[in-house]
Amino acid sequence: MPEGLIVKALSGYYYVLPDEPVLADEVGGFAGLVQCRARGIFKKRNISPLVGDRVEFERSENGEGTVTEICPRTSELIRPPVSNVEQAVLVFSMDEPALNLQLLDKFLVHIEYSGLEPVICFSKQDLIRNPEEGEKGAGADSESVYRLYETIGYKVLITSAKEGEGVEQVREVLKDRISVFSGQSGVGKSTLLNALMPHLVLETGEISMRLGRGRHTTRHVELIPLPEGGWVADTPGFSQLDFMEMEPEELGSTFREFVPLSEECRFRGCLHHKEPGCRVREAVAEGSVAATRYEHYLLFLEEMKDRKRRY
Ligand SMILES: Nc1nc2c(ncn2[C@@H]2O[C@H](COP(=O)(O)OP(=O)(O)OP(=O)(O)O)[C@@H](O)[C@H]2O)c(=O)[nH]1
Ligand SMILES: [Mg+2]
Ligand SMILES: [Zn+2]
Repeated sequence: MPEGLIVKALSGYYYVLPDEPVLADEVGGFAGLVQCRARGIFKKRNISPLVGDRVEFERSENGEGTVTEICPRTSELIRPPVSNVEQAVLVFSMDEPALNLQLLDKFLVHIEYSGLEPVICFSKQDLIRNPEEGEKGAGADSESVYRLYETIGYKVLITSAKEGEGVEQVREVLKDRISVFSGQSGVGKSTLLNALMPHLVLETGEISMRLGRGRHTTRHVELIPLPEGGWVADTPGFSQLDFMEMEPEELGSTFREFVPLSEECRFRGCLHHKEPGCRVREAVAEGSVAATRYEHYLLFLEEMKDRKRRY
């Protein structure tokens, strides 16, 4: 059975890049990709193929195909839906849409929980350098934001696709790895990928000034081969994330800087909320853990407990 990689999913079709190239005239206008449906059994088992899946497929008479088998995944994200990636580049714009650190921390929780390596990319730097071009010129404290996340241990990239800033650093981070670009609509994910690869023409869109957010220009997940080696997935933006499969006890382990501290909490399984002898709370009081991070931790904890109460 031929094998391949799902590089795109769109309207119920999966586009498979076969390991053994197929002749162009066999596959219609899809430049070497085989347009496949998923075998019915997947639906019954409540499994859907994901972009990033290594699959076995069958060719049918009409040149299309059927995905018959999905190889075991090394990682799996539901939002954005992509499998087998190693790192997630979280793109957050300094403005337009306004920088939202609570959302960034939420994305980080999800990525840490999935076991992927997060990389934070603060985009649209030109808007804070030339504040008159931005809606409000997000601010002088941007440096302290970068330092906060670097101190926690994250790789932080500072970019402006418009001025070509940081593009080489992004290239370096993506080289030879399988990555996904993730972030709200309008933050500039597709624009940054276009800047990396001049031959690429991903569709990009204006953000709505009135709503202060993007218009969901990218509508499907697509894996793009990098000229230097590796793959990167562009994805549609989103800003709603819930904590469906996570337990409140697990939240602390997704806040990287809490992990070594929690070993010194008086109680095992300390939720760092109201327990006495909590080392995390002490660190917040001392200022060695950022107040914003702890605030977001408590908000997420509350959100998770709320969900448990409702279901
Ligand atoms: N000033 C400035 N604008 C940028 C920059 N990068 C992207 N933009 C603009 O931001 C808008 C949105 O860019 P996209 O690349 O479509 O954003 P996206 O993250 O792919 O959005 P979705 O596909 O909807 O998730 C476009 O109007 C871009 O021209 C930048 O570095 N500086
Ligand atoms: Mg896009
Ligand atoms: Zn604690």
